[in-house]
Amino acid sequence: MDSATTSRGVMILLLTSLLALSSSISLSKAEQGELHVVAKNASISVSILIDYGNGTIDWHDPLVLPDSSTVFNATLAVATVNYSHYPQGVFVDTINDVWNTSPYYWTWWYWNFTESTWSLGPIASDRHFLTHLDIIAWHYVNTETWLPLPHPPLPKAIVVDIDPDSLNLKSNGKWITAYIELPEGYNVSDIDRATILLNDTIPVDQFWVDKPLESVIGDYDEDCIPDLMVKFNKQDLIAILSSGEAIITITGDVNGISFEGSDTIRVIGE
Ligand SMILES: [Ca+2]
Ligand SMILES: [Ca+2]
Repeated sequence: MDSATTSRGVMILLLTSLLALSSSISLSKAEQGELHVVAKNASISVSILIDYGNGTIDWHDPLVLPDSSTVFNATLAVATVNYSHYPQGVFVDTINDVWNTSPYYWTWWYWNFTESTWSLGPIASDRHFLTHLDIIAWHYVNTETWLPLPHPPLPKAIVVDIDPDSLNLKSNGKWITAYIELPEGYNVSDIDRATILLNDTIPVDQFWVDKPLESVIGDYDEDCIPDLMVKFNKQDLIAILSSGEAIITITGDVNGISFEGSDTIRVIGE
């Protein structure tokens, strides 16, 4: 089989498997239609990843779209796309000048919040309607192995407040505190405290990893958004700081999705 035949074969296989699954999607299309009637002028906010499969990734987040947008609409909003029409829907040939080259094809995926993993889009991208807070990916993948999966979802823009706002390098205190708030759709009680790192190096003090969850979740800034309180060893932090402004970055995982957020503190002393 020459490569053109192989490539056509893969395309037909992709479209056929998409068609086979399309009946299960028609219900959600109908539901989407109903929603559209209720909220005609509403918009949705989604995240879209373009993963070139070579380490280069491109996140668009948040991407605000009309509420009846499809994966294809979202793609056109963030990338230059060449595509072909088939009875089963649109087939994407290139994204940002990267062409399908057998066995590598652009495939779209959605983040499965229940399973905390990527799932392959079951129908053509112009047939799948997006809902608010969906996370989708275009992945240039070897269709013989289908691996690796797309890059994990975006470090969501989270709110981090480091307390205190200024830190004396001679301070003797034991801990420095971080309050973490997550965007809509995520729950701070789902944060895995053992995955949290300050500036990629300092983990949460074990005492604060083990503490009962209910004692570290509150709303300290009274903005009606729950926050998780974690504490880090202050002397470990002092050891990596010098005087001036310091950006403190907190990373971690919530339901297997990485998040990242920063706050700035003033460092005093030598
Ligand atoms: Ca602060
Ligand atoms: Ca709060």
